Amino acid sequence: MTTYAVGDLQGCLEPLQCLLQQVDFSPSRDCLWLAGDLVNRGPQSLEALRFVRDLGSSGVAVLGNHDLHLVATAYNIDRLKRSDTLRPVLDAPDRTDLIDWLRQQKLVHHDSERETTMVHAGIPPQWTVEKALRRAAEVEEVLRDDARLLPFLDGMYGNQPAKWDKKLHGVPRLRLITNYFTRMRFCKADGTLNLEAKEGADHAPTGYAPWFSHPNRKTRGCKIIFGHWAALEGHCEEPNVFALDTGCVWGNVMTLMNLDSGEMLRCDCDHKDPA
Ligand SMILES: [Mn+2]
Repeated sequence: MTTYAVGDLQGCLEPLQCLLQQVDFSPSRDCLWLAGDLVNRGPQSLEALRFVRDLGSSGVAVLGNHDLHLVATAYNIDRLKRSDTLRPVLDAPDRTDLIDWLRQQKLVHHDSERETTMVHAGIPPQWTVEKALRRAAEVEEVLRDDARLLPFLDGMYGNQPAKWDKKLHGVPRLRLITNYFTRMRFCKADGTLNLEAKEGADHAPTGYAPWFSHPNRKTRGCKIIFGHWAALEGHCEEPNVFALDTGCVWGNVMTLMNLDSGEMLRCDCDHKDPA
C-alpha cells in the first residue's frame, strides 16, 4: 500500500490519470490525497469530481476555494463567472449527490500515524495543528448542517475580518477560518491576512510573508501538504512543507507526491488552455 498526494486538479483529470498509471495506482490497495480545488477553470470538472468521489475510502480530499464556490453556486448563493467551467457539474444528473459529497469533505486533514497534515491554502502561523483541526471542524459542521449552510454560504465571500480574534463569532468567524484554510498566501506573524497579493513568495507586500515562512509558526516541524499557490511553482524552502500546486490548469505540470518515499512525479498538461 502506497499513499500519494496531488495538488489542485481544477478539472484536469487526464494528467492525473496519466500520473496514476505511471505509478500503477490501485484504489483497492493505494490511497490518494487531494489538496483541494478539484474543480473549475479546467476542462473536466464533472469527471474529476466523479473520479474522486468514486475513490471512496481510498481518496482523501480537502476543500479549496473553487470547491466552496461550486457549492455556493449550486445553492444559488453565487452566480457563475465567465471564467468558471462548472456548468457541466450543475447540469449533471448526479449533481445533488456530488454537491452532498463535497459538503462532507474536510478543510484540514491530519494523519496522526504519518504525522502529516493536508490543507488547501495553509495554516496560519498562530495555530498549532490541533487548533487548526478544531477551527476547521467548526466550518465542516456548518457545511453538513442543512439549517446553517445557507447563511454561511451567503456570508462566506469577503476579505474581512483580516485578523483572528477568539472572540469572533457567527459568520465572520467562519469566513476568516475559511479564508485561512482555502485562500491564504501572505499573512503577518499574528495571522493578519493579505488576500490581494497572488504572486510568488518573493513578492510579499510590506509587513507580510508567506504563511509558512514565519519563524514562530506553531506548525514548524510538522509535515504539511498544500496546494492553491501555483505561482510558487512547487518551490517551498521550508523543511517539511510541500507546495503541490504546480499550475497544471495554466499549462504547466501536475505533481504527484509519494508520501512514503517523498518522490515527486510530474506530468505535462497538454490539454487545451482553460476557458
Ligand atoms: Mn485555490
